[in-house]
Amino acid sequence: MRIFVLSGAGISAESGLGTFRDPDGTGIWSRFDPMKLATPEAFARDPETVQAFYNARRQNLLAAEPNAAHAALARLETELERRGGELVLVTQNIDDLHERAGSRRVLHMHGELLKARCMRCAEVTAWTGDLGTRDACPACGQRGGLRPHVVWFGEMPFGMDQIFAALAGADLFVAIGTSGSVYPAAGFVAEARASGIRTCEINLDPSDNAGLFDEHLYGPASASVPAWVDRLLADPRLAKAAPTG
Ligand code: BJW
Repeated sequence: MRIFVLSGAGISAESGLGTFRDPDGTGIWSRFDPMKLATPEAFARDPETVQAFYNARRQNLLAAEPNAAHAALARLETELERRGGELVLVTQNIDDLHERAGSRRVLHMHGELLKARCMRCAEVTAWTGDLGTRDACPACGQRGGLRPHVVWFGEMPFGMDQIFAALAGADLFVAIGTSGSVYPAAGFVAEARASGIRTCEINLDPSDNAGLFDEHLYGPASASVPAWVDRLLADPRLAKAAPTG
């Protein structure tokens, strides 16, 4: 069985990383204007403010730990592979909590906060400290060209060809902790449905496109994702181990 999981900010909420849109008005985009912080135009206009916003979030991330939902997906990857299946994990999150929980193959379609990209030479470098507007690129040595390696509004997300190919070959599409309001990720469920793939939503509450899912599991990800993984792995259709050697 090939399972395509799309994760969003909700899976990292219980690790203490904020979500973007929350009904109670506590989401990151309720407190900060995305047009002033998450567009290439905003960065060109006021790089100090944008860097400060991402520096603060990078420090928060370094203090955070993965939760039971991240751990359950890492377990699912291992177990599926052992039984001859495959997990494709695409995340909209820029945090590294899936990797820290043990997931080995993660596609970060909106980039990674712990990396910087040079706008002069395009090199991507691991970056855990604060990023400054005059820092030099470790690859080309030029100053003033480093930006967070994240995808802002109006920019093309990473890995789209790979994502659509994986989606077309999946048996099950599962969206976890995403509001379904940012495209192209919000369109994956419609794409999956059009290909006749079964769809499941795991979220705190119904997302914007809840009507497109065949199955809904509502509750905090740290409880509902491990429960879903347990149920899936107990399914007799998954029980057969792949032949070895
Ligand atoms: C829990 C939980 C718990 C809570 N357990 N669940 C009209 C106008 C302008 C633009 C557009 C338009 N229509 C479409 C667009 C394009 C635009 C877009 O979609 N805009 C919409 C807002 C309308 N998209 C883009 O620009 C994208 N690029 C693109 O389309 O390229 C093609 C193109 C390029 C050039 C020209 C033309 C076309 C790029 C999108 C980039 C998004 N970037 C961000 C910031 C990344 C860096 C950063 O982190 O700062 O990505 S925005 C932000 O939203 C972030 C997220 O990845 C993304 C999605 O958010 P997510 O993950 O869904 O989080 P939330 O907060 O929305 O939802 C959390 C959910 O969890 C909620 O449902 C909670 O209930 C739930 N939850 N606690 C389980 N404990």
